[in-house]
Amino acid sequence: MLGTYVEELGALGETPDGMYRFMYDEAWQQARDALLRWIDDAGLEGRVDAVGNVFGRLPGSGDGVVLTGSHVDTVPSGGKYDGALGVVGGLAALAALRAQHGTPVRTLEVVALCEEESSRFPANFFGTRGMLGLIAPDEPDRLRDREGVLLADAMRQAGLDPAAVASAERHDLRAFLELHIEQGRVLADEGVDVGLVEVIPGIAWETVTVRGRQDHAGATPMDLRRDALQAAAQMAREITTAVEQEGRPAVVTTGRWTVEPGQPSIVPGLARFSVDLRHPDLGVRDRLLDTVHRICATVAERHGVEVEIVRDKDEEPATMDADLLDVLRGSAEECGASWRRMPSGAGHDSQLMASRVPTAMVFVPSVEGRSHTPAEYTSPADCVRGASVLATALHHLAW
Ligand code: HGY
Ligand code: MN
Ligand code: MN
Ligand code: MN
Repeated sequence: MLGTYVEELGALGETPDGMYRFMYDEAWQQARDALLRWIDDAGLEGRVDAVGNVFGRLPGSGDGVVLTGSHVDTVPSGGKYDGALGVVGGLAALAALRAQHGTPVRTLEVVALCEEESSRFPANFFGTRGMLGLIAPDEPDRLRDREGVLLADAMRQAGLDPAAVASAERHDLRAFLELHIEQGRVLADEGVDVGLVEVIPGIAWETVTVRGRQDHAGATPMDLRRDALQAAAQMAREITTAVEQEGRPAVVTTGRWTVEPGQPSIVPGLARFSVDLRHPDLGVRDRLLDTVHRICATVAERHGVEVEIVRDKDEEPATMDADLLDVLRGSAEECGASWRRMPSGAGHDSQLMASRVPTAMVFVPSVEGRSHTPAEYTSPADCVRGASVLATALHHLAW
């Protein structure tokens, strides 16, 4: 069943260039509808909340909810396992627990979080923020995607009421477990079955906009130019060198570029690039951000261009709950899975959920550590093993 779910979910938004399933788009709506069918087939109670999180509920006799799940959206040109495995693995776990043990004491729920990747709207962790009451009332009427579509309009188009966002907030969550692919190569290289995540890095996104002078590519001598792209490229190079010199686990990526007007015969007047900077220590992350800002100012001065930096995302690092990690360790051993404690390189909803609810993550190997690419792959055996460890832990927590 798990493999079928992975493949069928992976067909929704699949293109020759990988997965494109973004919050509230057509593929996302098809995924929502498929998940509600599968939730019903599993004998669970299906529900969609005000921001589009899809829940499958196995009601318990006592109070409090143990939640598992992950995000249903993907990055552009993404893989079939990032987020999706935590959703369908949680669904398979609850279906198996219901079949084997009937009614739990604590209610169990699996959630397909509506958004985590910020692929369409800059709405980072929108599903988790909905559950924690962290969505500002004006966000649906303020955020737009790169086509200019207003978040509120996209919500309405998906059958949601942007004015009802506050009703997604929950106060009954007692624990959150997220099954996820590692997206790195530690488990694969060491031949370890599962990873018990101890810390998730702090992530900062910034947009650096460089304004030079648009000129003729033929008639403007090199020494008279104020080429925005050359200055931006120098900034990106020096930023990357600085983070390389900081050493692991610091990472920086300048993955999204805009150059205007983008005509071969024109010296670019504007260049814009993204900075994704991560470190598990908030102080180090912020010290490196200061370095980024200093480099941009120095290079701008040298090239006679203007630079503007905007913060787009600011996620703090999070330490996972020690007691839940111990439950996951015991569950791995019960399942005969080898395990190791490890940090996450990727960001996850769990890093925000951990600010309010005891939270822990369990990783399964990514073949060759590849992720955020159509090459992303985790073997069926590893998927099933991860779901079994998750189910065993949920059994301990809910019965
Ligand atoms: O970027 C990340 O680490 C996550 O996939 N959003
Ligand atoms: Mn991702
Ligand atoms: Mn993910
Ligand atoms: Mn996540």
